[in-house]
Amino acid sequence: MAADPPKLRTWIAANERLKKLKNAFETKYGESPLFFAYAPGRVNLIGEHIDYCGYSVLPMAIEQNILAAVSANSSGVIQLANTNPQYQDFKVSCTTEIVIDRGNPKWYNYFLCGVKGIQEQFGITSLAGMCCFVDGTVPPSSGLSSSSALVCCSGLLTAEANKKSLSKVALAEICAKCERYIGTEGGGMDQSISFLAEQGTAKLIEFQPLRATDVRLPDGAMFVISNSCVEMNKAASSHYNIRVVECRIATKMLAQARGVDPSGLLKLSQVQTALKASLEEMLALVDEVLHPEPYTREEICRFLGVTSEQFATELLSANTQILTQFKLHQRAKHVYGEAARVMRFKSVCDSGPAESVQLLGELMNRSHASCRDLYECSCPELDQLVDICLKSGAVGSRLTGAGWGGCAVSMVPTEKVESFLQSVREAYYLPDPRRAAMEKQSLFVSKPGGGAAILLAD
Ligand code: ADP
Ligand code: NG1
Repeated sequence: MAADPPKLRTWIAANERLKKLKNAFETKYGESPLFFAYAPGRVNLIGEHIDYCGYSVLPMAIEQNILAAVSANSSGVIQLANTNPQYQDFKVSCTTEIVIDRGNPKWYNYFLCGVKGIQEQFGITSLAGMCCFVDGTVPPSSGLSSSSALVCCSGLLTAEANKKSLSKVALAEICAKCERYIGTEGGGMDQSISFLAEQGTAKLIEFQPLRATDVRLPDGAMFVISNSCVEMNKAASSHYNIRVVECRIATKMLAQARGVDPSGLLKLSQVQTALKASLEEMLALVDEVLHPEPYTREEICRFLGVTSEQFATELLSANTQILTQFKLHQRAKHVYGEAARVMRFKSVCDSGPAESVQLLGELMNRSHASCRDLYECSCPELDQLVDICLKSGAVGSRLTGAGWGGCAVSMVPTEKVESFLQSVREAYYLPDPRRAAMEKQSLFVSKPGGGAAILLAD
């Protein structure tokens, strides 16, 4: 990480949140924290559900983050506390193997993912004991990556407590991998932007190798986040992994249909590479090879020449074993189409034509339609919210993150932001007392924020 981290005393003096967390830490543990670590959430501007297919995405970090105060010791115990009483205290020995209960999305399991990731990376047999106090401002289960912010914060602070140094890229890759211990087969976008973000710029995140390139957003428009107030916890449901699995199967079917050995392929981008085809050609191939009616297990096994057991062990995740039907045509169409929209978005930002804002808005709208109709990862409340955002003056609006609830991101001409906020408030939040109570933290303008960091004691 950064060779020259910001000094703690200066930060604490200037920051009420740090001051409060330091006090809470001292009251709880009877000592001062040695350092703080934080990792931001993110908003994805375009490129949904394609990171796990190998395609580039275009997020920016948000100001909301997970912050932790930490001290290290030789007790052989990791102790966790949280400023939110919903997340209970937790204590675990770190001299034996860290065990993560897959599919049990208790908050400390996300924390342990980060600890385990660092432990495995360095083969640490005797981890430092730690006292940690966590404070989060990313709305949970809302598509703004609160879980990854927590995993990244934990990975970062575990490395620091154990005096291990890693590049941001390495930290992002470790945290993307270890968050999968929770059971969600995520693609790596969230952890990458949490570490690689820089103030003032969105990033194009490319995978294999992981790379982040600045994307200059056009002047004249702002991005506004609005939460549908429908929570969707990925690890507690199978929606997300079902999509991952459908994309894996589509990969194998497309490869098989074109005479490419499907055995080593799991991502839709890999078939494209193997066929040396353009995204447009891949879209045509999907229409040619896959039918829109859902596939049964039997049909897939017959097509791929695999047994039902091989299908279950090689392609399905633990929480998708009971699936009987798979929509392959629609999912693959979304992925190749969305991958093309990301590249177009980036090139509009790079070339900056006069009508940039309009063009980017259209891409966002097409992205939402594809998520809703082909990928089926929206929900009625999100569709209603996106609709309200467009009627309130946004040039583009779409769900962001995994979906099935959570937030929309809208692109709004700067001069319309105030009237936009008022109109969305009146149409979506105020008519419903539950939403009205959440409005302050649910509707806000977001500018590209910086990445994860350690704040060291002077
Ligand atoms: P997201 O889209 O925000 O990543 P997930 O459903 O994947 O949503 O993860 C949300 C989970 O992350 C929460 O249920 C909780 O376990 C954990 N989490 C989020 N914010 C915090 C926090 N401030 N403190 C502790 N755990 C948190
Ligand atoms: P959320 O649920 O918004 O944090 C998830 C995945 C991403 C990506 C998006 C959809 C994890 C940790 N995150 O994000 O990798 O696939 O959905 O684009 O699984």
